[in-house]
Amino acid sequence: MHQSSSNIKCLIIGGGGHAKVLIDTISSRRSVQIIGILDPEKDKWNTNILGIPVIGDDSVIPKLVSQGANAFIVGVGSTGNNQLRRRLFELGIQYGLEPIKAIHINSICSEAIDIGPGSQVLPGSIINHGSTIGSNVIINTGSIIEHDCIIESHSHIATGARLCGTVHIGENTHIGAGATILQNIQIGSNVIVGAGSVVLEDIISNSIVAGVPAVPIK
Ligand code: JB2
Repeated sequence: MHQSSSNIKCLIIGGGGHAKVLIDTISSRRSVQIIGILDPEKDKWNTNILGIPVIGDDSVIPKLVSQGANAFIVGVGSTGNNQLRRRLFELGIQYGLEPIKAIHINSICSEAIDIGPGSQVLPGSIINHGSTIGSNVIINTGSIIEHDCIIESHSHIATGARLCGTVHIGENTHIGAGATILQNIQIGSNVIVGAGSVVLEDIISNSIVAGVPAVPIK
């Protein structure tokens, strides 16, 4: 694996499966040096993930900051639970670390889009003209964000999901793997859309929907 000599010295918060995709994504640009991974699972400490050392849990952040760490990204995917991702994002900010964006070199991003700090655009995903992505959002592998969509902070568009254009997604919302959201649909905050669902109607905040077509299940 390539290790950059960049002045951006980044910590990855969370060291599971998602973190591996994130390491590949960050390394594809070679502009950030990943100096370590933090994870509460003690059996991971002093091991390497794709060549990056797992240093300890989140309590070591202040020490790493004193040693030169200056950036971070949330490495937890947490399917269906964006509250943990949000908490870890706020933790990094609290310690004065800069949230980096991770945009895979093999994603396709229009030049006319905005992507907020800490957000992740993973391999094979597409973001088309006029879309706005908030902070700490995951656009996961192979997902499609058509033109003029808005995705608010801490939301996760899971692997292979599709937003068909002018879709609005609120904060902390999870769009499940392979789900399809038709054009002009508004989805609120703290919503979970089940994997493979097809959403034909607006969805209010704090609901869980699934199916084809998607209907409330809670
Ligand atoms: O408070 C925490 C914390 N809580 C859990 N701080 C830190 N630094 N790390 C934390 N973690 C760690 O996140 C766990 O100890 C674990 O090592 C990691 C989550 O790993 P896991 O492989 O279980 O899930 P994931 O979030 O990396 O990936 C899920 O979501 C992706 C989107 C999986 O379902 C993947 O298959 C999926 N692609």
